[in-house]
Amino acid sequence: RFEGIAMAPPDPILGVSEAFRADTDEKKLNLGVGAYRTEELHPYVLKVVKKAEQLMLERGENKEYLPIEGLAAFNKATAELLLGADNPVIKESRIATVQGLSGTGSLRLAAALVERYFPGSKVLLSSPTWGNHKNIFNDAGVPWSEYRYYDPKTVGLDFEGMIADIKAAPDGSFILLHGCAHNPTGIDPTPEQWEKIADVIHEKNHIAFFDVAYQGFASGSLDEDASSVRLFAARGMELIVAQSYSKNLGLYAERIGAINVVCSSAEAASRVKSQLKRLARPMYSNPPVHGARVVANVVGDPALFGEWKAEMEMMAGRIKNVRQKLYDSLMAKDKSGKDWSFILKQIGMFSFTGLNKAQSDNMTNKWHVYMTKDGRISLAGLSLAKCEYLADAIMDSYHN
Ligand code: PLP
Ligand code: TYF
Repeated sequence: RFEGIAMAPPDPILGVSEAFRADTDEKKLNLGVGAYRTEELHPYVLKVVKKAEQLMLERGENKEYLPIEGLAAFNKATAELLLGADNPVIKESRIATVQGLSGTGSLRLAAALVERYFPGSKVLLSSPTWGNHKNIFNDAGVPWSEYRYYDPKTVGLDFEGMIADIKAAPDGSFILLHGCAHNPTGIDPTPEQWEKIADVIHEKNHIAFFDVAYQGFASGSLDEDASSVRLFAARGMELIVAQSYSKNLGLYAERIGAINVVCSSAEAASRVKSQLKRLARPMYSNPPVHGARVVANVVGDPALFGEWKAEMEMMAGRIKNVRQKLYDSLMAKDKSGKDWSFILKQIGMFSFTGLNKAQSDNMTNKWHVYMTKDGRISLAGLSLAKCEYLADAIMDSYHN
């Protein structure tokens, strides 16, 4: 009976890493997956994570099951990191926070909540968005459509299109927004534009659904990167916010994140939390403890918290340096007069190069540069030393 099952296509992002591993050329460069690398292009475990793990070992903590909602100290810390500890939403207990299986699992749990309690409601995704968003809502049985976001002409935000599409969506839709460092474009709304987005969502009775996968990693500041979410919360709006510690604490494989539902009352928050637990129980019963303890220890210890912030600034800074060097190399090589400054304006781990599928294929087939077919490159996988080589590959692919 399993004979009838067809081969699934490779994942468009993780499939790139598989192809990279199979390439034996020593010039090869993996700019596919968004994972931080050192200047030597090695994976990086944060020093502060190692210190927290050492503390945990010394305490001899046990491996008992966590409650369905996860580690209490983690849930408290993660909501406070998101909104600020003195936020009225927290003071008034208007937030339901449940530990999730990183960003992806948290999004999936929220999608299940939407499917169960808002049947037929649509989620609007930016065009383009992180590829897995569509899979998550498809599998959860939540209908989705897209709002305009990226404007290829300006390699910037199509703000008019975005607002028009959010206005045109049926009242009470869920609007998925990237809290900061939009993946894949690296293009974020300005603070003034965020205000207008909040206005329209409010007018239309929509619910903002934030995906926060890069808090602290985009600007280097946890507070600055949460300003979009905090702006909505300050208006008293109901919200869903998925969080991930994959990038900002480098805890990719620990699968640690959270789902937060900001409600209008403490009573509603406690009811929502009970339903999130009910949805989680038959899916995975309870979440893993290790990453939750790391986060709780780092955030709960002022010295470790300070060290974390310094390491985040270091990582964000390395990516900014690579961005600058790539821009300089492209401008020095390109005699066509093309303006590459959009690369400097983009935020976070990625750059959306504007290379089309054929050009991306040339990058890989001729230059051994692995990237997604939408023209996205992960600058976190690039070193200063490889910028010249990458610029040569882009010149060849772009102009031929
Ligand atoms: N959301 C966005 C926009 C992402 O870019 C990512 C990871 O790349 C995630 C969510 C989820 O990552 P994870 O499941 O590792 O937390
Ligand atoms: O690079 C990206 O956009 C992500 C990376 O379980 C990723 O897709 C990889 C594995 C995973 C979640 C995210």
